[in-house]
Amino acid sequence: MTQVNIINIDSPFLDQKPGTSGLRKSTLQFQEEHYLEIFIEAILQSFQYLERSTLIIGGDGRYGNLEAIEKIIQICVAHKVKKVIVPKDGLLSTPATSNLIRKENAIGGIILSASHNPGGIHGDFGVKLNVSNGGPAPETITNKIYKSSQLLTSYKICNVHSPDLSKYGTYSFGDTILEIIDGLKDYSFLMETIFDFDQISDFLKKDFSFIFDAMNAVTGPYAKNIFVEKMGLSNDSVMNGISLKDFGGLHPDPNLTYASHLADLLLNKKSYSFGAACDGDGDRNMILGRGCFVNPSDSLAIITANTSFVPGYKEGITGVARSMPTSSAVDIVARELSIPCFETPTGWKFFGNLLDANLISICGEESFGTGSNHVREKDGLWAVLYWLQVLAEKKCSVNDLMQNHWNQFGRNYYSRHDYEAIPSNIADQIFGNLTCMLKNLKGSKFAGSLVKEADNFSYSDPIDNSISENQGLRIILDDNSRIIVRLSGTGTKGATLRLYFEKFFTPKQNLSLNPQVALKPLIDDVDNLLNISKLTKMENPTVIT
Ligand code: VG1
Ligand code: CO
Repeated sequence: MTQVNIINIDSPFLDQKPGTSGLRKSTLQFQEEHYLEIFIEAILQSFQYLERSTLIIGGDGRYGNLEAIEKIIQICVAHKVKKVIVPKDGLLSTPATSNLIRKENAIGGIILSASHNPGGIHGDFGVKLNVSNGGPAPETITNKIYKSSQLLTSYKICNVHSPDLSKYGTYSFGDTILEIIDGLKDYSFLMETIFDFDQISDFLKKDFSFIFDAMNAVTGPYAKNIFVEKMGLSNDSVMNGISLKDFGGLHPDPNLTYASHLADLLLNKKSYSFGAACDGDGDRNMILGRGCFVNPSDSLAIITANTSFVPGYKEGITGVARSMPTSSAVDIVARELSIPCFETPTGWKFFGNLLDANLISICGEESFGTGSNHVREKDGLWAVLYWLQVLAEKKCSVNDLMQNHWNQFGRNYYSRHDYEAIPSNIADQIFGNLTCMLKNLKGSKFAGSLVKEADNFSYSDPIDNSISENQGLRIILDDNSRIIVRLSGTGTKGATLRLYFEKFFTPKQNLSLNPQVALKPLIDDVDNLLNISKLTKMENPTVIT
């Protein structure tokens, strides 16, 4: 018999609402007594019929991963969850979790990851909840979980001894069956149904040199399985390919700042034809060519424009969606293809209903996230394979693909400036000031143009009619240039202010400017308006994309 222990606690434990995607806090906070347990109890209480359901549990391998999985198994046993599926070594990327939930008809999945935030004892930890469609839990559910976590005075746990997670096996604890499975196989198989691995492998073995950087996080084993074992590329085509608890000191956020070692190989040393990196939990991607960086907004547009070259999408696509701050490059392609293009708030959860209703097939965010209806999460390796497939088919360089795209559709110069970990009161002051100014901005002059619209973005979901307000401040000019200001919902230190700049150039204009030069009038005027450098005491943003 498995004995259920009821642990009484003082509530509330969660001092803050879960952010853009789940609950993200310092590792130390997660180590506090009962902290993780309470959140898991609240999650399990939000589900009905656990005794008949399957739950997937995995994580990105960061510090605390295995210990958290063991605790969650114990809480699941106490709640009599019918079946718990855990990948070997507890390693499961976010897109692979999404796939497994769908394949196993699971009620949901718990992903232990703080995504692109650093790991280790002094880094961050997190819990993401995905629901039965495979996608992140919608706000209705996360709000409910948050409320119940505040009211909980106890949680249930069984003191069962978790088996060795490094070995496959099936175990039974009370009413719960625990399966330890291969976390790579189903995902690689899914990729094989979408892409032509032989064609990609032939292309990469000829004169197109390739490097993938797993940043010592979860995608290492997946990338080795796909590129080395299945495609037959050399072992060193995957760098930083071993999952480490502290990501070997790397900050697994694939951008030009935190993956500067990879950027240096491609942009300065020009050592490879193609380079790519993924984040901690494998849902983000950065694509680089020899001497060229692909802005994620352009990547989404290029992916959408080239579906006819990728086996999984040859039949055509129903529509596309992008998050509001993502550039309108994809809108132009959608217009050309006569398919709808939806604009949603930041966060993958807003794509779920559109994907489920088959209103869209492809979607993406400016924050290095692209994906499709194959799962309900953004998918880093999928994006890398997609690019490789298009290049293999067109037999061209990344740079050629981009130039040809801009020559056909024009170029949406785009940049995001992040001011990370600034004092919260300063971030609130900047954001508050702009909020107050919004109504007077309309009709005024900005960066040499007239302000056509200035508002706080609000979204009404076309499927469930839910309304999400306060999703970012927008200034739209009469030439359709846009400036967006948001506060991050995923940071754990102070506040992170994000500024987004976009300006469209037609194919007849200069398409080879540095984006910071093309966008300078917008960047300067925003700083004049909001006094950002002065208030933050920072001459430059922490990260420029
Ligand atoms: C950021 C990105 C957003 C993304 C979110 C989760 O959110 O801007 O586009 O969906 O991270 O990505 P924010 O609120 O910090 O801007 V991940 O890779 O953590 O699942
Ligand atoms: Co991520």
